[in-house]
Amino acid sequence: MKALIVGAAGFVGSYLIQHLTTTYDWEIHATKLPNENLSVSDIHVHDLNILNIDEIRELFTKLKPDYIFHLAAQSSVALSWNNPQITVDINIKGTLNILDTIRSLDGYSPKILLIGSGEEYGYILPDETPVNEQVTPRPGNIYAATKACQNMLGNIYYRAYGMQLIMVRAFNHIGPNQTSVFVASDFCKQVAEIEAGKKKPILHVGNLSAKRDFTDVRDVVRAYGILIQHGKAGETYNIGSGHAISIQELLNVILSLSTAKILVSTDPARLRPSDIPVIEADITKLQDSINWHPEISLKQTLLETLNYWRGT
Ligand code: A2R
Repeated sequence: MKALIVGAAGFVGSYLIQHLTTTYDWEIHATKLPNENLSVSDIHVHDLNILNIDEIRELFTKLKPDYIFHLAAQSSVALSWNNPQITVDINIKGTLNILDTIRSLDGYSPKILLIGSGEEYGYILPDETPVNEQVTPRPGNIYAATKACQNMLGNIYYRAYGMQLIMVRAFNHIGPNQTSVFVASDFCKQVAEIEAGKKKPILHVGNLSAKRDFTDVRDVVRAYGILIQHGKAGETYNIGSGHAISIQELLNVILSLSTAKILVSTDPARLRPSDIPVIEADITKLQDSINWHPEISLKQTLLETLNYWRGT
């Protein structure tokens, strides 16, 4: 089998490469942007900007991979408020470029995993929590809207052309090496800087009452590997822990992993124009389909993330 990871130089891509190369006997190809670094032995690396349809056509015609993991995205909610245009371009138009190129290649029918987000559900009603795949998404931010649109495009290309598209909605995934634009990584980075004396002992936070569903990235990519083989085309699967915790609770765990004396202060710049109160996954469908459950505890992933920042 030949697998292609599109957008592999990001946070999830490094873990997916590691997982696929150590678990499956597949020929692995990965794409990165020309300005990104991705040097991994035993895989084939290609430059690809998904906004360039000619580049996509050339690569896909040459490789014709059996499995495609589409990770390339503008993946930050925070950045999507600041730069909605680029978020829409990459996440919607980029996905469309990939789907339509594959559609146009005669006799070619790969299995494609489209990576969406738990953020797509958005304004979840109290009786819809934990949220399952049947709930109508009501996105509350621009990133979420682009991922909901990607899911719709996946469904349309599946129904109209019979393409083998499997959609996932990954809830918050965390772990070492994640950029500090995301909350768990941000808090761990700040704690590590305080411990090292690089920063005053004040940890800056945003909205601590929001509840989110966190899973270690290694558990998430394990689900991706199984879903691309055994997921059903045209279906959407939630991937999460099934339990939401408040950002305050997340912070408490991180603070408990340090002996430093740390004050917590609210930073208005970290508050979002609109924040969804609770996003919690119902993972029944995933568990019934592929018998997956998370194996790495929240404390373990946070400790490893903190140690990552302690070592940088
Ligand atoms: O934005 P950059 O320079 O970090 O590059 C990202 C890359 N990317 C692109 N690749 C090809 N063509 C483009 N026009 C383009 N724009 C951005 O996709 C980055 O290397 C990769 C996505 O990685 P991250 O931003 O680190 O996302 P992560 O955490 O790996 O999430 C993977 C997927 C995304 O679809 C998320 O929305 C979803 O999981 O949660």
